[in-house]
Amino acid sequence: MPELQEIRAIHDLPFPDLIYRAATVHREHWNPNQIQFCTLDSIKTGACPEDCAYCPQAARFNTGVAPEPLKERERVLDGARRALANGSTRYCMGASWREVRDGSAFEQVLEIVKDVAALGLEVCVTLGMLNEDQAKRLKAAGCAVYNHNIDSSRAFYETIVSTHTFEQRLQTIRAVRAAGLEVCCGGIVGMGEKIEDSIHFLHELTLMDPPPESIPINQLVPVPGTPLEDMDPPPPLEFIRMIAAARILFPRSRIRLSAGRASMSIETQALAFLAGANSIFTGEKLLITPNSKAGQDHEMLSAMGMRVE
Ligand code: SAM
Ligand code: DTB
Repeated sequence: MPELQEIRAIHDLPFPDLIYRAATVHREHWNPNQIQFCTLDSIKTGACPEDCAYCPQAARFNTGVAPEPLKERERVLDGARRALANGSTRYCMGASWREVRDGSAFEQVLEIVKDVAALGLEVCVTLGMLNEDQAKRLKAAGCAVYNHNIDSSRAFYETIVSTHTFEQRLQTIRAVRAAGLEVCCGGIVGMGEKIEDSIHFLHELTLMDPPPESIPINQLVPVPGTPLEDMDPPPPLEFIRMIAAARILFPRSRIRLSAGRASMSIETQALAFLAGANSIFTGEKLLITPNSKAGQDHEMLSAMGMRVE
């Protein structure tokens, strides 16, 4: 297990050394010219009781997001079919719940999971906190992956969210793991954290055994009405350092260049791929905010001579 200083030393490498090392590790385990496409779908939107300072879906912030109840199965399946046709292999469904509660809404989600999996898509869901029994039921329905991010260091996390603890995040991740689901767990860059926090965030991920199979690195999308609305974007090279360090520390994990691409140059995205990112969210929307225009991601990859996995 790398110590904090070792992670810091990797993160702080001269940029050419950092990228070279990350690219070398990347090539040992993955085809560096292929990118996994994932599509997000918000299957239950807004009115969330939590207070995550970055989140457009928290009921307490005036973000103009209209709450919507759980989507009908057919509408979700339409979106999933479109995603499949557009080259996505993973479909990630999010519900703005604090936690999963047993009952009819969860039963409906299980049905949706079953049907999306039957289309041949790898299913990931993010539904808030859950227990091992619920995670097992998701797995039995055909879900492959559960997304639950730690988002930052323990100390910084607790300045961003007060309605649940970092420890509760870890508990849910343990339940997911115990149920035999793959873990998708990452974080956000650009919330005002210090480099030290980013190092602690990466260190927390190294303490998970096995490490998450997939690690989304999001750049904050500042949403008007949220407490983080006025945050400046992080320096692009700092964002790339996080991708590269994650690639070096987690050679076999998928590193996902996640939220924030809408405001990123093609060149920054190219650097992220060079640094070992091998997955993106494609589609016009993330959950709420704009992502990429139709065809744009195929064009970007083709301009780089890369392909969809
Ligand atoms: N309710 C679920 C939970 O508690 O995990 C889903 C929450 S959220 C949609 C999943 C992740 O998306 C967050 O942990 C955060 O990393 C990312 N995210 C949410 N809003 C974001 C924003 N405005 N900018 C960047 N990333 C964001
Ligand atoms: C993750 O790490 N990023 C995705 C997914 N997991 C659920 C969500 C990004 C959301 C960005 C802001 C929005 O559109 O809501």
